[in-house]
Amino acid sequence: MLTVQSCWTLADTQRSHSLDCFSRGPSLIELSDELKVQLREAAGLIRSELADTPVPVEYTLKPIFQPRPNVNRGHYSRRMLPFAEALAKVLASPARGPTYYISGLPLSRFPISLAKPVSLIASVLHTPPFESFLFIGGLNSGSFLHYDLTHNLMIGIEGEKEVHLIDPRRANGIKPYSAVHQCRRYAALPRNHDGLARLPEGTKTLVARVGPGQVLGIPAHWWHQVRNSDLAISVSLALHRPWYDRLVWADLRCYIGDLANKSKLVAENTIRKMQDYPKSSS
Ligand SMILES: O=C(O)CCC(=O)C(=O)O
Repeated sequence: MLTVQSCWTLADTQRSHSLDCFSRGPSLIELSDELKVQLREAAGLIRSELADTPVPVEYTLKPIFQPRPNVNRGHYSRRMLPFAEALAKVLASPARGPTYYISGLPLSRFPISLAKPVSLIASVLHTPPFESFLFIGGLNSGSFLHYDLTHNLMIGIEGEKEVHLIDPRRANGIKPYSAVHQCRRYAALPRNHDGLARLPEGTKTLVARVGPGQVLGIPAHWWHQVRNSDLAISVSLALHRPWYDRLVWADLRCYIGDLANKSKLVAENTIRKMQDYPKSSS
């Protein structure tokens, strides 16, 4: 395993469009002290700002959810809970019973003070339009090996996240589930006892530890999996690419088409839910 070295810096994103930087691979950037303070202060307000607001929270029997088409059809179990209650469950020791994870809460739907420093960071990094998602996880929670269609910036706010990254050009033996499946961007691999994917022998993995005030750039299509320390808070920015909308549309058409073959009602309900989805938070 190799640690991620910064192969691009804040100054690079100012010289060229930040999307260009991703072609050089992942990079870990340190924010200025001023931005760190703003992030910390805004994060400190989350508990009071969201206190009674119902938020979706995911829960799984294993700390790191592994989608398996034959078992869970790619779905996390998810319920709505008042934020304070959801956070208490995230923090509760999962010695027995499910692990809870506030995973991918769209910031645009839950306007909180955190959105301000996040926008500031995006402007400092010269990003294109983006969608921003909040993650709050407890000890050993995380996300199983997957890739995204967008370049991502993972902003560490509290605690530490360990992120394992694999270059898709050197990922022999790592295959996603079928293209028409809900799990289509997850690796079809078994898990180790720590919940992370059991990688084929010889897979070269980069490891990044993302702490408060650090930003990890994850290039589109790079495989990545995440494990959180005791309470880790982060915001991920999914950066739009010029052809992003077309790509996402093609991807969704494939998925919805498959759903419609099985059940017209489920396909219609999915489309209805998608119409609700925020277009952009930038
Ligand atoms: O923080 C996590 O658990 C997952 C984040 C992630 O995979 C992403 O931002 O693409």
